[in-house]
Amino acid sequence: MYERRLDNLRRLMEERKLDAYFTVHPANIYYLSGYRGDTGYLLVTLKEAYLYTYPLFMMEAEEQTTKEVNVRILKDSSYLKLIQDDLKDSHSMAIEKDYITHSIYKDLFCALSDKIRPISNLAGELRKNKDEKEIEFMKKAQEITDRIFRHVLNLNLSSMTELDLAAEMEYQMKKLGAEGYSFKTIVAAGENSAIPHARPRNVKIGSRTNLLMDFGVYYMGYASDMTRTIHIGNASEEFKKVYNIVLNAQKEAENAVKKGKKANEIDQIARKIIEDAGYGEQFTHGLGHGVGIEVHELPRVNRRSEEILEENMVITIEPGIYFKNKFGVRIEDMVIVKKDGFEIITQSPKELIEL
Ligand SMILES: [Mn+2]
Repeated sequence: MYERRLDNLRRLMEERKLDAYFTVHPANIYYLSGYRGDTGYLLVTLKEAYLYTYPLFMMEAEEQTTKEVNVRILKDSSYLKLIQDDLKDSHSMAIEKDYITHSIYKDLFCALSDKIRPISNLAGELRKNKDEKEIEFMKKAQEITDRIFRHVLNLNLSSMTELDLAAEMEYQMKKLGAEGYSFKTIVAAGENSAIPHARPRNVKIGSRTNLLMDFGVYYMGYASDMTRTIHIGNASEEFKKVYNIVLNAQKEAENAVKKGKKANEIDQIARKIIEDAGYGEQFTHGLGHGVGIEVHELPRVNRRSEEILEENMVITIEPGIYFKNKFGVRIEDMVIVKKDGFEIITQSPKELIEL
C-alpha cells in the first residue's frame, strides 16, 4: 500500500521535474509512511525515503513506519545535516509552502538554498483518491458517528445545555472506539444554529427549538463529518419549508455526483434550488469539501472549484440556509464518487425529525 503511494508520488515528482520532496505536514507523513508520531520530517527522493524524528518518538517511528522508509532518529545530529547527506544525488527538493514554518524554511534555505522549490500540497493531490483501506476506515468512522446520532435522539435534550450535549457526544466517541473528535463538536440550538460554525453555549436547549449538530470522529487516522438538524417539539411551517428546501438541495446535489462531473456543477445544482426558493443570500458557504486524513482536504467543492470528480474521491455535500438571530438548517453527508454515480457513507436518516 505504501509502496504504491510512494510510487504515485514519485510519478508526480517526475512530471514536475522534482528530484526530492520534503514534508512536515502530519497528514502527508502519515499517508506516505504510516508514521503518526507528533513530530517528524519526511524526505522522499526518486529512489529512497527517509523519516527523521526525535528519540521521544522512536517507538512509534519503528512500529508504524513502512519498511520502504528509512527511519533516522535525531540523537546528536540535526535533521539538516542528515538531509544534506541524503540529498546528495538530488538537484532539487520540493517543500510545501503552506505547511513549512518560517524557522524550518530559514534552516533549509541556509543549508540547501539552490535546491529548494516551494510548491503547493503535493501529497494532498494523491490523497484525493482513496484506496480500499482508507474507505474502510472512513466507513467505520461514520458508523460510529451514526451510532452517536441515534444515541442523541434518545436523550432528554430539552433539559441539557448545548455544552452538556457536546460533552456527551464527545464522550461517546471514545466509548465507541474512535480516537476522538475530528473537529470541535458543533451543537447549536435556535439563534445559535444561524452561525454556520457555532460554538456550543452553556445555554439550555429548551423545548420548541431546532437543534443543529455537526460532528465527526477519527478512526485509524481518518475523519468522518456529518450534520443533522432536528427539531425539539413541533416545527413551525416556516421551519419545515426551509428544512425541505435544504433537504431537496442536498439530495439533488448528491444524486448528481459521478466520476467526470465538475465539482462546481454539483455546487450549482444545490445553489440553484436554494436560490429559486428565494434563499440564495442565506446559503453563505461552499457546498462541501474533500475529507480523509484531514476533515477538510482536497478536492474543493464550491462555486469556484475547477476540480473534476474522480473515482473514489470522498466529499461532503452540505448545503445550509441561515437566518441571523433566528435559526439555521444544514444537512451533511459524506459521499464516495463512483464510476457510474455515488455511494453515500452516512446512514443517519435525514427526513425532518421532530422529537
Ligand atoms: Mn463538513
